[in-house]
Amino acid sequence: MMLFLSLLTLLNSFSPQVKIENAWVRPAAKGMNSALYFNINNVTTKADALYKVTSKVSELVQLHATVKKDDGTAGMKEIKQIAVPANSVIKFEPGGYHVMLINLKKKLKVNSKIEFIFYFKTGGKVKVKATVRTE
Ligand SMILES: [Cu+2]
Repeated sequence: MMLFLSLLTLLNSFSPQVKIENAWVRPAAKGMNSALYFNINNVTTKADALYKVTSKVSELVQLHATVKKDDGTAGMKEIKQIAVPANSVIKFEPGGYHVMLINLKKKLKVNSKIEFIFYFKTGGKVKVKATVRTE
């Protein structure tokens, strides 16, 4: 009973956190690149910003935006952070924002789970498990 009560106290001390929903990664071979997609759901009343994502799955993990180049084709560039206003959903999806996984250390097999840590300016660290799938 004491344990149960202290657990409740512990849970109540956490304020609502920014949620990462529907996280998925494209399958790819070892040594190749891939991308992580998800929705950031800021259910809190505070503005936040995602500034870093880490993982052991690849040599580099970067926040990318898709941009239109002068010749009309699509390219991408690294971004320092992305704002997540209070009570908003920001989508990372094909053709838009994505987390680039550069030089994979292992093959990403369909249905396997990959762990990431998301870093938010206000909300701190959020652990995320993404599923490998094609779309
Ligand atoms: Cu990219």
